[in-house]
Amino acid sequence: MASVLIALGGNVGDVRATFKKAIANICGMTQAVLVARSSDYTTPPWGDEQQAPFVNACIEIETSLDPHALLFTLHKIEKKFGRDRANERRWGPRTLDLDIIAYDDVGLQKPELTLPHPRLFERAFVLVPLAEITPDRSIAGKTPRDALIPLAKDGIERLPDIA
Ligand code: A4P
Ligand code: MG
Repeated sequence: MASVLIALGGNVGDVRATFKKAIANICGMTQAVLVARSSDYTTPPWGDEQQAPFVNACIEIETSLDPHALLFTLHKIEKKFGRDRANERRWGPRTLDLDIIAYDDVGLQKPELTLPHPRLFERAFVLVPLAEITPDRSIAGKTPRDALIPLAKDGIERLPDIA
């Protein structure tokens, strides 16, 4: 079984309800065990600032799917929850974005799959939830806790748990 970190993001629709259903789908469709789930966070939009705030979270799962099969399944789940890649712009609004942050210690440099995630260390909206569930995991030689130190965290707020 591989230990995998997945980042969830979205800013269209009832994103927290989408996350809840998407996590159940991830576990069901990848025969995965959910090891940890962060809180949900509200985060200011990054990259393209002219859009609604996002909700972000991270999970850790254990799965026996290989990285490409996992990515394929995550894309199917994004689509199921209304993601329409044909009609969206890069870094623009979306119902659900599922990024693989790390897959064990695998390093991959392909356009369709780069591991660990290439923009992880620029993104407090991923590192804040990641540091909640796995502050000391070494990812490409850095821990989420250390990677967060130089980053601005303005506007990132933990949302209260929902039933
Ligand atoms: N891809 C390569 N490596 C990976 C990986 N490790 N995990 C490929 C997932 N996908 C990977 O992804 C584009 C392609 O990257 C995929 O086809 C996949 O094969 P995408 O999700 O369609 O593209 P994107 O989302 O437009 O671009 P990018 O750079 O992945 O950015 P994000 O992070 O996904 O951008 N602000 C806040 N606060 N919170 C957010 O969650 N998200 C975005 C979206 C912008 N601003 C945000 C947030
Ligand atoms: Mg993405």
